[in-house]
Amino acid sequence: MNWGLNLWLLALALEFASFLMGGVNFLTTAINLRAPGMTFFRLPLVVWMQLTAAVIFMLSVGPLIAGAVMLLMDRVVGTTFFLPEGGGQPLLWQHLFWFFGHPEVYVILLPGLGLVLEILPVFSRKPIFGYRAIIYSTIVAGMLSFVVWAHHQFLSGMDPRLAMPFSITTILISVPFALIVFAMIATLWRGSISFSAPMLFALGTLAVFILGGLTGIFNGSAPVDIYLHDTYFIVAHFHYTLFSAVFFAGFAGLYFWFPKMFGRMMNETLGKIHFLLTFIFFNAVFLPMHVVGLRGMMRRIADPTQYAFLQPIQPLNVFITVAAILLLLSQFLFVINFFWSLLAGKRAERNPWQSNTLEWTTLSPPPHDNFERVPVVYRSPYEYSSPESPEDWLPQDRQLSPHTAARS
Ligand SMILES: [Cu+2]
Repeated sequence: MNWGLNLWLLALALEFASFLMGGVNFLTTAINLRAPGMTFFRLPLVVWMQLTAAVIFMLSVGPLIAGAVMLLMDRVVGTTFFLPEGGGQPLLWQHLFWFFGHPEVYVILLPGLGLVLEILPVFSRKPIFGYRAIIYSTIVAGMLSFVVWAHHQFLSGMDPRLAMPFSITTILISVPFALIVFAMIATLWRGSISFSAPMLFALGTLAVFILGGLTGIFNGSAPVDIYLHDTYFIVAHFHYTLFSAVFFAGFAGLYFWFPKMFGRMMNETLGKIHFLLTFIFFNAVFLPMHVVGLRGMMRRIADPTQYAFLQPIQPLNVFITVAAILLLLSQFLFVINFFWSLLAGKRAERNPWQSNTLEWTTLSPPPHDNFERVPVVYRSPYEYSSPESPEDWLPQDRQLSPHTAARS
């Protein structure tokens, strides 16, 4: 018996059970521990995104854990859930996996978009455009994410009549995301934009995610997907969506909250060079993958030169490999910047970016229990360039004098 795979399945089930507890923690914290005055419609959007992600995860992870346990039972105690000789269905595994797998994409994506939504208004000095529309779009996208999973299975041998409904729901799900992207662009529109390192990474997220979203529309439509399935076009697509959400947005968040977390500023110049190299080499790796994918380059083959029809694109494959190594090497700039700034960066004040949200009202780094006293919230988190404030920002916890407050 191959115990490696059994242990992997057990680890999978346990790992996702622990992620589930993490999600429950986020939910209960946001529901029970909000500051006085922090109504749900005054929450920063990153919290909304995190909450939606936690709910999506809670509702989708069950089938995956069940699938892992069923597969383990097939292997250890002799059940035949997935074995045709005992009346089982191999395809059932794919359904259980992708019923979780597609919502899981949004569990990764939404918090990343949330980080970007926090950063864009700060460096545009403008309120977020369409705060409530973004929240509703996120919830709609979350609900739709449960009825698109079979777009990963158009060639799996499932009933081909299912292709049409799953194509339609998949194309529908691009609508709420298009709305969120539109709100991001409208937030930037005529703002006074400063291109700091966090802002560059946030803008990079937006640019890269838009391209990933566009190819998603092609992939979601069954007739096109039958041609593209399991090619590098798909690899390109999911890196444009998830590399943007995890790496570009993740770096944006790290550059943005580093001063709050560690009490020191990161080096801006190094950060900008890091962004530039990451953006160039990311596109050098993944943009050509659309081309090699359309030329028929399959996933998971060890040596494309063994296939005559793939030989003409071999130089492009080599180019991709070199660019991927350079992409990795550029990340050392971040590692150097991180540790150098940790030890010798300029001391950060409470609110170096002149931001409105509550974390910037406390010390950098925050003391135990985070706040010196519990803050009281008076308004939404995105009141930039508000006429009520002499500065171009208006923190959530600032109480205006009764005279000005009466006008608001
Ligand atoms: Cu999917």
